[in-house]
Amino acid sequence: MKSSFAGLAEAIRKADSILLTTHSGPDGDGLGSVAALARAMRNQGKTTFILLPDAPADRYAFLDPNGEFRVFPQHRAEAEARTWDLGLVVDTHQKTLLGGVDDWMKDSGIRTLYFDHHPLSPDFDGTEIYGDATAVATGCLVYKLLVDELGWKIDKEIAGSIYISISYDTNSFKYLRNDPDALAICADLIPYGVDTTWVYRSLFASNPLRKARVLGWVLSHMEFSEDGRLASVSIPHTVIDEFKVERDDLRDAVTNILEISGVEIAAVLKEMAVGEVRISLRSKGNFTINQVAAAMNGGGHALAAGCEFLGPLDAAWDDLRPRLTGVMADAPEPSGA
Ligand SMILES: [Mn+2]
Repeated sequence: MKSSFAGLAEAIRKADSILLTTHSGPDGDGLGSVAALARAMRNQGKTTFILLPDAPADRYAFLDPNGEFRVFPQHRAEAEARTWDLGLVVDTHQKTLLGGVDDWMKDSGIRTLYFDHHPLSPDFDGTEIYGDATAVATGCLVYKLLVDELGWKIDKEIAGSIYISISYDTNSFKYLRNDPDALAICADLIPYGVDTTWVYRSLFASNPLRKARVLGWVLSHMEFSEDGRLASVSIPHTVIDEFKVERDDLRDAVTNILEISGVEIAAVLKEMAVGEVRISLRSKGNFTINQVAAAMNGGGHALAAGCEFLGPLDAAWDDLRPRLTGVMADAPEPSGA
């Protein structure tokens, strides 16, 4: 992963038309980063097109006031109506999270660059990847690219989108990893007119009622290892159906479980469709868990990762549980409580 963004900046400067995308189940960091980059590029007279692997959840509608988010493959013909000088994938480089958008870009002969803050995956077969795995959000990298490397002017909308990225990936500034960068960047952005209260309300205080209801189910069905350090919940498809749950509704459940005293690792297994289990893993900090996700063909950060399991819910847990207990057995006992 290239930590100097000079090559990325050069490619963007030279391109007149740029396609942007982020991971499936797009989140505040990916969408905020894409929105900020697209706006900054358009301010420079470039043509942009945002093509996502799937539709964002309703809570992100506020990030797209002009209806520029397009979905692949539904809007593929629209993208194919012209040629593109460059494709830019942000906030992921994991093929399984791109829903074929990356393949389509490559097949269309579009030079594709990646810009990410996830640790480099061993399966990644490209070379043009820029980023920094120590950054708390891709939004921090976008700021550095636009301001430090490209020297472009920030405006209120760009500032707002980057602030949304950072606010989202730090869970409203809870996960700063002792790094002052994110706060320093936000301190710079707010004077452009970012309404931080509105961002908080939009991202974290606009939950659909069904999200709270299904969280009630989740918290009543947790299971714990004997020592209480591993907490998990398996959500069958019948429950997903009953509560009319959408993927985004269950995103925070794993954090609610992790925040229980004594829990070191939390796992949420969601049977989104019969035989299709999405697994979210979080660690409080004493153990890394992304190697477990990677071993199950997923990936992510050291303390926040995920993967997919094809098969019954019970089989997913039987596969996952020994891997997690193994992680806790291998690592030295945490000091202090
Ligand atoms: Mn991110």
